[in-house]
Amino acid sequence: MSEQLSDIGLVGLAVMGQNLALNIADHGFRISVYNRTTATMEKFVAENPNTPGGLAGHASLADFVASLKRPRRVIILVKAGAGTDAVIDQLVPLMEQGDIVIDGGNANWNDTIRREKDLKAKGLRFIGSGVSGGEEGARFGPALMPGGDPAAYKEIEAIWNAIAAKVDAETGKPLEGAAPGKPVVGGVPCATFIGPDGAGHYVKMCHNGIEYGDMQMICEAYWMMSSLLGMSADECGKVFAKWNTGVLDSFLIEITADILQQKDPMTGGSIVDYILDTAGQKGTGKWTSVSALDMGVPAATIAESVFARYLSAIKAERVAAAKILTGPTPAFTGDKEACIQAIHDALYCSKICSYAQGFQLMREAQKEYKWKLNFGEISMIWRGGCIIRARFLQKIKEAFDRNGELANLLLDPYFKSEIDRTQSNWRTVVAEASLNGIPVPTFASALAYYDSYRSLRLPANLLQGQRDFFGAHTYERTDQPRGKFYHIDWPEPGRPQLEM
Ligand code: 2AM
Repeated sequence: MSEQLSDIGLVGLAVMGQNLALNIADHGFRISVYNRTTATMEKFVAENPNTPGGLAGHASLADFVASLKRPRRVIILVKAGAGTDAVIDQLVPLMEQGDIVIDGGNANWNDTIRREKDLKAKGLRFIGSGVSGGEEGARFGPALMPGGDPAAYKEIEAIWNAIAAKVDAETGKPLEGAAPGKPVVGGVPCATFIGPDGAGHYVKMCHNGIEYGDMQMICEAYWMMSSLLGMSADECGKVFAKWNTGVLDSFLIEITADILQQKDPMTGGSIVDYILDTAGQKGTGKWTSVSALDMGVPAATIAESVFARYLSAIKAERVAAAKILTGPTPAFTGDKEACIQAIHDALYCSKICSYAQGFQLMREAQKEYKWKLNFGEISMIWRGGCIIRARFLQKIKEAFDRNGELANLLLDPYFKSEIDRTQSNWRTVVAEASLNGIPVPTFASALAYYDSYRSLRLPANLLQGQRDFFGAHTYERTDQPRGKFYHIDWPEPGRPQLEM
């Protein structure tokens, strides 16, 4: 066969798959592509005849596999779950010992752990790689979080480094300006090997959980400006655009400014005023929260952001309840500019807490799953390409550079001083929101997290008393060493207290 062999192959040509394939080809790698529905593949290849590396379309999976250099490297980018398993099942008989399957979908890390084990037993190598940055990221530079067999990653590292987003080595700022056929040159790639089996997909999931938190917090800032200060969407958008030049500088703040200032093509009003207030989700925020609950990690703010979506989704119930349940009518009398600054600070402090929780979760997961995660590198690769990319991530990276064993971001001197500087505004916003009946679930949850985390004592003494009372669950004592457990024979409920 005289056909030129490809460097890598990709199965699944929905938008993410097409964009990732074009990104790979733009970097001079020849890529074979396959899609279950052949017409999609044919159209894609016909529309992109002149990529630097070249696209080779195949209608049969066997031809596709045969078109690859050894060890064969196949990226799967199909519907996560059953779709991925179906493709793996079809690929396995066509591949040889040492070949590499790479799942670039939003897989649950437990599936990735299972698939890696199954494929290893068959002599194949598996990489579960988080790919973040949506369609645009896939096309011009995503953040890549590969996990699995480290030796297998070496075989794709050059491609992963080439296609990843790049940031400036000094400032950590994303290098932008990539165009079809013209990738960004230089910079530090937002790709690093995360750890064995499901580590990459786990970290990608935590990225998404943090993203849920960021999005909800931004919504609460908007809602305070809108509900308490009576600001129009357009006005709020301008405030976000200004915030994007300071410590909150990030992709999500930038797009928020744009969204809020976008006109509705149908009415000419602000489009957000016409978008129905019910949030959807695909589940990664829920997975993050479930994992936190399973491992006993207080990632309350991230979980709160998932619940906030659920609450928004029961719109019909809310409409009915709004007619029955009462609360204060928002009324504002103070200094508007000062209030806007306070909302900014509430968002900033809440964000620090939410990231602290996300990193605590990853710390716990590495114990549970016997990974060794490098939090400095994780924050480094999140500086570009992904949805949570932000100036802030550079500060997190610096925090882990200062102390790789940092137990909680809140304890880093920089973040501590930032919270010291701004927390009084945060408290004011949560208090004002509460007094005015405006829901700010993540701002309030983050503040409760902060105040709980810094509390020498919490009322769990009473809680243990309750548990010992009804269930003889025992308690430890403040005046005795840890690990010694006590129980007293409590009186019957309502009876006089025990005589001493
Ligand atoms: P399709 O174009 O044939 O539907 C997103 O759904 C992508 O995943 C599409 O490329 C889709 O192929 C592919 N896909 C979904 N389920 C699949 C399956 N069970 N087997 C193969 N490809 C699948």
